[in-house]
Amino acid sequence: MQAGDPFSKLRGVPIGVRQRRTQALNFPGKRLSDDDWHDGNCANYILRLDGHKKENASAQWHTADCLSEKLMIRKILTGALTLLAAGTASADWELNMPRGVTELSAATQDIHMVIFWWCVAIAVVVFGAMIYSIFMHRKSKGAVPAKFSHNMAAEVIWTAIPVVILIVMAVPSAELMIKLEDTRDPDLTVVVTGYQWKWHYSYQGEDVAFYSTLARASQAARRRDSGIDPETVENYLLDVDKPLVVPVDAKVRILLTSNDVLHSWWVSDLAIKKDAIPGFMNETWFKAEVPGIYRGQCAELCGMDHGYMPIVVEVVGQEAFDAWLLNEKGAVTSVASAEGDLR
Ligand SMILES: [Cu+2]
Repeated sequence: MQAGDPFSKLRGVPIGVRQRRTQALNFPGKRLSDDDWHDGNCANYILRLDGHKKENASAQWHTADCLSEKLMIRKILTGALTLLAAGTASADWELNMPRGVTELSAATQDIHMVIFWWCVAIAVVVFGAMIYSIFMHRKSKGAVPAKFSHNMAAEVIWTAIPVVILIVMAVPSAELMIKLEDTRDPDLTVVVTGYQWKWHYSYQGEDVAFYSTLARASQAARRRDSGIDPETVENYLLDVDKPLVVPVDAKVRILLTSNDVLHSWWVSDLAIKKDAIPGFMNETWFKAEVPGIYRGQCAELCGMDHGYMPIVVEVVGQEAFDAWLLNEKGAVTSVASAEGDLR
């Protein structure tokens, strides 16, 4: 670029601004080849425009929008390919929602499947009619379009049918949602508090409370340049130091809140995904019917380490739970008495 060149002012200016300013100067441009559409060639592009102005060429103006559009398409394609590769690489990749281990998680999955098949049937009918019409009544077959613009009967039908479908779907959904919200008469209540970036569990009336943070093995492996292959860590980013322990077949009420920002307590096997909101107490419940370990994650983007605050719920038999609770209380008492001894 020569000194005194009016385009030298455009150097280092963001593309959008350059585009506007260049357009404002109203230069005739030239349609450039694909290779010219690269980020670094913007200066060249503007220089070429300058040249064309001098030659008073009348090629078509091509905006920098084309550049961003092409880059965007390239990025989307690369992203989709990466996702596909990741999908095939993961062994336990599952498409459908899990059935879970509570009566209501099973009911939720049932209703999900019923509505899914409704949608499939609607899609088959609608797209079937559309594809059939496009194919059978195409111009090359000599189809002549009808001239009418209103049809009362058609309008009533295509309004009434969706209304009926929505009502048929809404009734069982509402029934299930009422059950999901019914937190009365719990056997156990736990206050769950979200923190950046861990969970705190407090067993009401039991004097047991603790934090649950990402397990050490995951913690170590997630560090940059840790040299640890995450593939070698069991339940990587899905394990905690201290899980929430609850008895099987007991109605556990969860009172959910947050200490800082929005979090969300999400354990799909228990059919729970509820927001933890600072200054607000949300309620939910579950009754796990199968003992086991159920994993979940924070489902509300809550900051830098949002991906590092998993949830682990351990469902055990009543006796094991009682023993665990007694042990936890003992730990609390021994810590308290140790503190007392130190005073
Ligand atoms: Cu969170």
